[in-house]
Amino acid sequence: MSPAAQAADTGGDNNGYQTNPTYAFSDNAAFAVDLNSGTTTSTSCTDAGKDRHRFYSFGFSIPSGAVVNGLELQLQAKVDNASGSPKMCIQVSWDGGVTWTTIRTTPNLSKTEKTYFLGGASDTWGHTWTPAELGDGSFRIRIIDVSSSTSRDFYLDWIAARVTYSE
Ligand SMILES: [Ca+2]
Ligand SMILES: [Ca+2]
Ligand SMILES: [Ca+2]
Repeated sequence: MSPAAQAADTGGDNNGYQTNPTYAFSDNAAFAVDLNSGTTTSTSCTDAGKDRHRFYSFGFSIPSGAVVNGLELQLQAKVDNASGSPKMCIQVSWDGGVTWTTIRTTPNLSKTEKTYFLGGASDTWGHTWTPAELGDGSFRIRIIDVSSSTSRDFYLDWIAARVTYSE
């Protein structure tokens, strides 16, 4: 499923993907862009100088009583230059962004668009999900752009999420 809503989060330049953020809603080689990302040269996902952005409203409708077995995210992304160890750090939330899972990280990004998968059909990201927690009012994805260069530009074509459940 694809997101239908987004918002910049606090951190770094405080504007997340400031250029065309809704372009990350679909796989079409039109990119959401985070130009000159961040205000620090730390490569830590939790550094306060990193731009962050939330994507949500994935439209999941999981039957109540279902058991959520896994969550897989797909990111299609690139950077303007591979130097500076650019990567994306990802967290998900089940309560509207109050509480977040531990961080997952892509490999270093490259100048050409590549597809990255995080999680999987039997990977719950360390949380026991209720169906309601995957609803549009609760489920959030946060992307944190990290590099040792504050001139790095991050390009995100698509962020998608797939839930695996059993009834
Ligand atoms: Ca930005
Ligand atoms: Ca693509
Ligand atoms: Ca796109």
